[in-house]
Amino acid sequence: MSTKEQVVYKLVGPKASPKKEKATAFCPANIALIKYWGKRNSELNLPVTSSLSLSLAKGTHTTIQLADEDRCTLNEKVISPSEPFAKRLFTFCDLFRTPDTKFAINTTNEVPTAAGLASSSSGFAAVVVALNELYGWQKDPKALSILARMGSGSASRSIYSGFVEWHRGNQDDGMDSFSEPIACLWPELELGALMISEKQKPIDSREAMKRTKETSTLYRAWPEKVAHDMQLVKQALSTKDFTLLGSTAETNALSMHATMMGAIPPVLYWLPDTVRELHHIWQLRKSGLELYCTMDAGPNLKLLYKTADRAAVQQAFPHIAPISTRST
Ligand code: 2P0
Repeated sequence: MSTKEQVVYKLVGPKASPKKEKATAFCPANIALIKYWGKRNSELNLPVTSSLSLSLAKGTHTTIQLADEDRCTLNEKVISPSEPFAKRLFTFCDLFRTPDTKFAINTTNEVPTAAGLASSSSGFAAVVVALNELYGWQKDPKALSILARMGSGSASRSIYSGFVEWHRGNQDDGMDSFSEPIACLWPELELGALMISEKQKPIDSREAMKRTKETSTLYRAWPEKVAHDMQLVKQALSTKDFTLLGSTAETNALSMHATMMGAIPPVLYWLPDTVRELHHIWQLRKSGLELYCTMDAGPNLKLLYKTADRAAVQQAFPHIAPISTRST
Protein backbone atom coordinates (compact mmCIF):
# COMPACT_ATOMS: atom_id res chain seq x y z
CA MET A 1 0.00 0.00 0.00
CA SER A 2 1.30 3.49 -0.83
CA THR A 3 1.45 6.08 1.96
CA LYS A 4 -1.52 7.83 0.33
CA GLU A 5 -3.55 4.61 0.39
CA GLN A 6 -2.64 4.07 4.03
CA VAL A 7 -3.99 7.53 4.88
CA VAL A 8 -7.21 6.79 3.00
CA TYR A 9 -7.50 3.47 4.83
CA LYS A 10 -7.05 5.20 8.20
CA LEU A 11 -9.75 7.74 7.39
CA VAL A 12 -12.43 5.80 5.49
CA GLY A 13 -11.51 2.13 5.97
CA PRO A 14 -11.15 -0.51 3.25
CA LYS A 15 -12.44 0.15 -0.26
CA ALA A 16 -16.14 -0.59 -0.40
CA SER A 17 -19.08 -0.33 -2.80
CA PRO A 18 -20.74 3.06 -3.29
CA LYS A 19 -23.96 3.55 -1.31
CA LYS A 20 -25.53 5.69 -4.02
CA GLU A 21 -25.72 5.86 -7.81
CA LYS A 22 -24.91 9.55 -7.96
CA ALA A 23 -23.68 12.42 -5.79
CA THR A 24 -23.23 16.14 -6.36
CA ALA A 25 -21.14 18.71 -4.50
CA PHE A 26 -20.02 22.33 -4.63
CA CYS A 27 -16.86 23.80 -3.12
CA PRO A 28 -15.61 27.39 -3.29
CA ALA A 29 -12.35 28.49 -4.90
CA ASN A 30 -10.00 30.31 -2.55
CA ILE A 31 -7.33 32.97 -2.67
CA ALA A 32 -4.43 32.73 -0.24
CA LEU A 33 -3.51 35.81 1.77
CA ILE A 34 -0.61 33.86 3.29
CA LYS A 35 0.69 31.60 0.54
CA TYR A 36 1.41 27.90 0.38
CA TRP A 37 4.70 27.53 -1.50
CA GLY A 38 6.80 24.40 -1.06
CA LYS A 39 6.18 20.88 0.20
CA ARG A 40 7.83 18.81 2.89
CA ASN A 41 6.26 15.70 1.35
CA SER A 42 5.17 15.78 -2.28
CA GLU A 43 3.28 12.48 -2.27
CA LEU A 44 0.87 13.70 0.41
CA ASN A 45 1.10 17.42 -0.47
CA LEU A 46 2.33 18.26 3.02
CA PRO A 47 3.39 21.91 3.10
CA VAL A 48 6.56 23.46 4.49
CA THR A 49 4.44 26.20 6.10
CA SER A 50 0.88 26.87 7.16
CA SER A 51 -1.22 29.15 4.91
CA LEU A 52 -4.37 31.25 5.15
CA SER A 53 -7.01 31.97 2.53
CA LEU A 54 -10.33 33.59 1.79
CA SER A 55 -12.95 31.51 -0.01
CA LEU A 56 -14.80 32.94 -2.98
CA ALA A 57 -18.51 32.82 -3.75
CA LYS A 58 -17.75 30.94 -6.95
CA GLY A 59 -16.13 27.55 -7.23
CA THR A 60 -16.65 24.10 -8.70
CA HIS A 61 -19.77 21.96 -9.05
CA THR A 62 -19.04 18.26 -9.44
CA THR A 63 -21.33 15.29 -10.04
CA ILE A 64 -20.04 11.74 -9.79
CA GLN A 65 -22.24 8.99 -11.19
CA LEU A 66 -21.62 5.25 -11.43
CA ALA A 67 -20.92 4.24 -15.04
CA ASP A 68 -19.73 1.33 -17.23
CA GLU A 69 -16.49 3.12 -18.04
CA ASP A 70 -14.69 6.28 -16.90
CA ARG A 71 -16.04 9.40 -18.57
CA CYS A 72 -15.40 13.04 -17.85
CA THR A 73 -16.84 16.38 -18.84
CA LEU A 74 -15.28 19.72 -17.93
CA ASN A 75 -17.43 22.80 -18.38
CA GLU A 76 -19.84 20.74 -20.55
CA LYS A 77 -17.03 19.61 -22.86
CA VAL A 78 -16.19 15.90 -23.10
CA ILE A 79 -12.61 15.27 -21.98
CA SER A 80 -10.79 12.13 -23.06
CA PRO A 81 -9.72 9.97 -20.07
CA SER A 82 -6.17 10.13 -21.46
CA GLU A 83 -5.98 13.93 -21.14
CA PRO A 84 -3.92 15.16 -18.15
CA PHE A 85 -6.95 16.74 -16.41
CA ALA A 86 -8.99 13.50 -16.53
CA LYS A 87 -5.98 11.30 -15.74
CA ARG A 88 -5.22 13.27 -12.59
CA LEU A 89 -8.86 13.14 -11.53
CA PHE A 90 -9.37 9.40 -12.11
CA THR A 91 -5.99 8.50 -10.56
CA PHE A 92 -7.13 10.39 -7.47
CA CYS A 93 -10.46 8.49 -7.51
CA ASP A 94 -8.53 5.19 -7.68
CA LEU A 95 -7.45 5.83 -4.09
CA PHE A 96 -11.05 5.34 -3.01
CA ARG A 97 -12.69 2.90 -5.43
CA THR A 98 -12.35 -0.78 -6.31
CA PRO A 99 -10.97 -1.53 -9.82
CA ASP A 100 -14.42 -2.49 -11.14
CA THR A 101 -16.01 0.83 -10.10
CA LYS A 102 -16.15 3.37 -12.93
CA PHE A 103 -17.31 6.98 -12.76
CA ALA A 104 -18.88 9.53 -15.04
CA ILE A 105 -17.58 12.80 -13.59
CA ASN A 106 -19.15 16.08 -14.58
CA THR A 107 -17.25 19.18 -13.45
CA THR A 108 -18.20 22.80 -13.93
CA ASN A 109 -15.85 25.57 -12.88
CA GLU A 110 -17.61 28.88 -12.30
CA VAL A 111 -14.21 30.51 -12.10
CA PRO A 112 -12.31 30.29 -15.38
CA THR A 113 -9.06 28.33 -15.06
CA ALA A 114 -7.31 30.99 -17.12
CA ALA A 115 -8.20 33.66 -14.55
CA GLY A 116 -5.70 32.08 -12.19
CA LEU A 117 -8.28 31.75 -9.47
CA ALA A 118 -7.13 28.31 -8.42
CA SER A 119 -9.79 25.99 -9.83
CA SER A 120 -7.78 22.91 -8.78
CA SER A 121 -8.47 23.93 -5.20
CA SER A 122 -12.26 23.87 -5.52
CA GLY A 123 -12.09 20.97 -8.01
CA PHE A 124 -10.46 18.40 -5.75
CA ALA A 125 -12.41 19.60 -2.73
CA ALA A 126 -15.70 19.09 -4.62
CA VAL A 127 -14.63 15.59 -5.72
CA VAL A 128 -13.94 14.60 -2.11
CA VAL A 129 -17.24 16.03 -0.87
CA ALA A 130 -19.08 14.20 -3.66
CA LEU A 131 -17.27 10.92 -2.83
CA ASN A 132 -18.20 11.37 0.84
CA GLU A 133 -21.83 11.43 -0.27
CA LEU A 134 -21.49 8.64 -2.85
CA TYR A 135 -19.84 6.23 -0.38
CA GLY A 136 -21.77 7.41 2.68
CA TRP A 137 -18.56 7.95 4.69
CA GLN A 138 -20.15 10.70 6.79
CA LYS A 139 -16.72 12.22 7.42
CA ASP A 140 -16.24 15.53 9.20
CA PRO A 141 -14.70 18.56 7.42
CA LYS A 142 -11.29 17.89 9.00
CA ALA A 143 -11.07 14.43 7.41
CA LEU A 144 -12.39 15.78 4.09
CA SER A 145 -9.75 18.51 4.21
CA ILE A 146 -6.98 15.89 4.62
CA LEU A 147 -8.37 13.85 1.71
CA ALA A 148 -8.77 16.91 -0.55
CA ARG A 149 -5.19 18.00 0.28
CA MET A 150 -3.89 14.75 -1.22
CA GLY A 151 -5.50 15.78 -4.54
CA SER A 152 -4.11 19.32 -4.47
CA GLY A 153 -2.65 21.18 -1.49
CA SER A 154 -4.81 24.28 -1.75
CA ALA A 155 -7.93 22.05 -2.02
CA SER A 156 -7.63 21.40 1.71
CA ARG A 157 -8.75 25.03 2.24
CA SER A 158 -11.68 24.86 -0.21
CA ILE A 159 -13.70 22.62 2.11
CA TYR A 160 -14.79 25.78 3.96
CA SER A 161 -16.25 29.21 3.33
CA GLY A 162 -14.77 32.42 4.70
CA PHE A 163 -11.27 32.80 6.11
CA VAL A 164 -9.47 29.47 6.42
CA GLU A 165 -6.16 28.38 7.92
CA TRP A 166 -4.38 25.28 6.65
CA HIS A 167 -2.19 23.98 9.46
CA ARG A 168 1.21 22.76 8.32
CA GLY A 169 1.20 19.85 10.78
CA ASN A 170 4.24 17.86 11.86
CA GLN A 171 3.30 14.22 11.48
CA ASP A 172 4.80 12.15 8.65
CA ASP A 173 1.39 10.83 7.59
CA GLY A 174 -0.13 14.35 7.53
CA MET A 175 -3.02 13.56 9.87
CA ASP A 176 -2.40 16.94 11.51
CA SER A 177 -2.14 18.84 8.21
CA PHE A 178 -5.69 20.03 7.60
CA SER A 179 -7.64 23.26 7.30
CA GLU A 180 -10.01 24.95 9.71
CA PRO A 181 -12.23 28.01 9.38
CA ILE A 182 -11.38 31.22 11.23
CA ALA A 183 -14.41 32.91 12.74
CA CYS A 184 -14.39 36.33 11.08
CA LEU A 185 -17.03 38.12 9.05
CA TRP A 186 -15.66 40.99 7.00
CA PRO A 187 -18.20 42.11 4.39
CA GLU A 188 -16.46 45.48 3.90
CA LEU A 189 -13.49 43.69 2.34
CA GLU A 190 -13.47 43.30 -1.44
CA LEU A 191 -11.35 41.52 -3.99
CA GLY A 192 -10.98 42.39 -7.65
CA ALA A 193 -9.20 40.46 -10.41
CA LEU A 194 -6.88 42.45 -12.62
CA MET A 195 -6.15 40.28 -15.64
CA ILE A 196 -2.77 40.77 -17.26
CA SER A 197 -2.72 37.69 -19.46
CA GLU A 198 -4.94 34.65 -19.98
CA LYS A 199 -2.18 32.64 -21.67
CA GLN A 200 -1.19 29.37 -20.10
CA LYS A 201 1.65 29.87 -17.64
CA PRO A 202 5.13 28.72 -18.71
CA ILE A 203 5.56 26.42 -15.70
CA ASP A 204 2.86 24.95 -13.46
CA SER A 205 2.84 25.79 -9.77
CA ARG A 206 3.64 22.22 -8.68
CA GLU A 207 6.88 22.20 -10.67
CA ALA A 208 7.68 25.83 -9.78
CA MET A 209 7.38 25.27 -6.04
CA LYS A 210 9.55 22.15 -6.28
CA ARG A 211 12.27 24.01 -8.18
CA THR A 212 12.12 26.95 -5.75
CA LYS A 213 12.49 24.73 -2.71
CA GLU A 214 15.33 22.71 -4.26
CA THR A 215 17.41 25.49 -5.82
CA SER A 216 16.57 28.92 -4.36
CA THR A 217 18.71 29.95 -1.39
CA LEU A 218 16.10 32.67 -0.75
CA TYR A 219 13.63 29.90 0.08
CA ARG A 220 15.45 29.38 3.39
CA ALA A 221 13.93 32.64 4.62
CA TRP A 222 10.38 31.69 3.55
CA PRO A 223 9.22 29.71 6.64
CA GLU A 224 10.25 32.56 8.93
CA LYS A 225 8.50 35.10 6.70
CA VAL A 226 5.28 33.05 6.73
CA ALA A 227 5.34 32.59 10.51
CA HIS A 228 5.70 36.35 10.97
CA ASP A 229 3.03 37.26 8.39
CA MET A 230 0.62 34.64 9.70
CA GLN A 231 0.66 36.24 13.13
CA LEU A 232 0.01 39.68 11.62
CA VAL A 233 -2.88 38.51 9.42
CA LYS A 234 -4.53 36.78 12.37
CA GLN A 235 -4.16 39.98 14.37
CA ALA A 236 -5.64 41.95 11.44
CA LEU A 237 -8.62 39.57 11.26
CA SER A 238 -9.33 39.80 14.97
CA THR A 239 -9.12 43.62 15.06
CA LYS A 240 -10.50 44.23 11.51
CA ASP A 241 -7.38 46.16 10.65
CA PHE A 242 -7.57 46.51 6.85
CA THR A 243 -4.20 48.24 6.52
CA LEU A 244 -2.46 45.44 8.37
CA LEU A 245 -4.32 42.76 6.41
CA GLY A 246 -3.64 44.29 3.00
CA SER A 247 -0.02 45.23 3.61
CA THR A 248 0.79 41.81 5.05
CA ALA A 249 -0.93 39.90 2.23
CA GLU A 250 0.95 42.01 -0.33
CA THR A 251 4.40 41.57 1.20
CA ASN A 252 3.74 37.85 1.59
CA ALA A 253 2.84 37.43 -2.09
CA LEU A 254 5.80 39.53 -3.28
CA SER A 255 8.16 37.55 -1.04
CA MET A 256 6.84 34.28 -2.46
CA HIS A 257 7.67 35.56 -5.96
CA ALA A 258 11.10 36.69 -4.74
CA THR A 259 11.89 33.12 -3.63
CA MET A 260 10.95 31.94 -7.15
CA MET A 261 13.19 34.50 -8.84
CA GLY A 262 16.08 33.07 -6.83
CA ALA A 263 15.49 29.60 -8.29
CA ILE A 264 17.86 28.09 -10.87
CA PRO A 265 16.69 28.46 -13.59
CA PRO A 266 14.57 31.38 -12.35
CA VAL A 267 10.78 31.28 -12.20
CA LEU A 268 9.28 34.62 -13.16
CA TYR A 269 5.52 34.70 -13.70
CA TRP A 270 5.40 38.49 -14.01
CA LEU A 271 4.97 40.21 -17.36
CA PRO A 272 5.86 43.86 -18.06
CA ASP A 273 2.23 44.85 -17.42
CA THR A 274 2.32 43.13 -14.02
CA VAL A 275 5.13 45.46 -12.96
CA ARG A 276 3.37 48.48 -14.48
CA GLU A 277 0.18 47.73 -12.51
CA LEU A 278 2.15 47.15 -9.31
CA HIS A 279 3.59 50.65 -9.66
CA HIS A 280 0.10 51.97 -10.39
CA ILE A 281 -1.19 50.39 -7.15
CA TRP A 282 1.69 51.83 -5.11
CA GLN A 283 1.25 55.27 -6.63
CA LEU A 284 -2.49 55.27 -5.84
CA ARG A 285 -1.72 54.17 -2.30
CA LYS A 286 0.76 57.00 -1.91
CA SER A 287 -1.97 59.40 -2.97
CA GLY A 288 -4.32 58.08 -0.28
CA LEU A 289 -6.31 55.18 -1.79
CA GLU A 290 -6.00 52.15 0.48
CA LEU A 291 -5.36 49.47 -2.07
CA TYR A 292 -3.22 46.32 -1.85
CA CYS A 293 -2.68 43.30 -4.01
CA THR A 294 -1.87 39.64 -3.94
CA MET A 295 -0.60 37.39 -6.73
CA ASP A 296 -0.47 33.66 -7.31
CA ALA A 297 1.42 31.45 -9.73
CA GLY A 298 0.74 33.67 -12.73
CA PRO A 299 1.03 37.25 -14.02
CA ASN A 300 -2.41 38.42 -12.83
CA LEU A 301 -3.13 40.58 -9.81
CA LYS A 302 -5.90 40.37 -7.25
CA LEU A 303 -6.65 43.72 -5.64
CA LEU A 304 -7.74 44.07 -2.04
CA TYR A 305 -9.74 47.13 -1.05
CA LYS A 306 -12.66 48.29 1.08
CA THR A 307 -16.22 48.31 -0.28
CA ALA A 308 -16.33 52.06 0.36
CA ASP A 309 -13.45 52.52 -2.14
CA ARG A 310 -14.98 50.40 -4.91
CA ALA A 311 -15.83 53.34 -7.17
CA ALA A 312 -12.35 54.85 -6.87
CA VAL A 313 -10.73 51.47 -7.60
CA GLN A 314 -12.98 50.89 -10.60
CA GLN A 315 -12.14 54.33 -11.94
CA ALA A 316 -8.40 53.61 -11.66
CA PHE A 317 -8.76 50.09 -13.09
CA PRO A 318 -11.74 50.08 -15.48
CA HIS A 319 -11.12 46.42 -16.44
CA ILE A 320 -11.15 45.10 -12.90
CA ALA A 321 -13.53 42.16 -12.32
CA PRO A 322 -15.02 42.11 -8.82
CA ILE A 323 -14.67 38.75 -7.08
CA SER A 324 -17.38 37.95 -4.56
CA THR A 325 -16.16 36.26 -1.43
CA ARG A 326 -17.98 33.64 0.57
CA SER A 327 -18.14 34.49 4.23
CA THR A 328 -18.73 32.08 7.09
C1 2P0 B 1 -1.72 29.11 -2.63
N1 2P0 B 1 -0.70 28.33 -4.77
O1 2P0 B 1 -1.52 29.16 -1.40
C2 2P0 B 1 -0.49 29.02 -3.52
C3 2P0 B 1 0.02 30.38 -3.89
C4 2P0 B 1 -0.17 29.09 -5.89
C5 2P0 B 1 0.49 30.27 -5.33
O2 2P0 B 1 -1.64 26.55 -3.83
O3 2P0 B 1 0.90 20.77 -6.05
O4 2P0 B 1 -2.36 23.66 -7.05
O5 2P0 B 1 -1.59 20.59 -6.13
O6 2P0 B 1 -0.43 20.98 -3.95
O7 2P0 B 1 -2.43 23.70 -4.53
C6 2P0 B 1 -1.19 26.34 -6.08
O8 2P0 B 1 -0.73 25.07 -5.79
O9 2P0 B 1 -0.44 22.76 -5.70
C7 2P0 B 1 -1.19 27.09 -4.83
P1 2P0 B 1 -0.39 21.19 -5.45
P2 2P0 B 1 -1.64 23.77 -5.76
O10 2P0 B 1 -2.87 29.21 -3.10
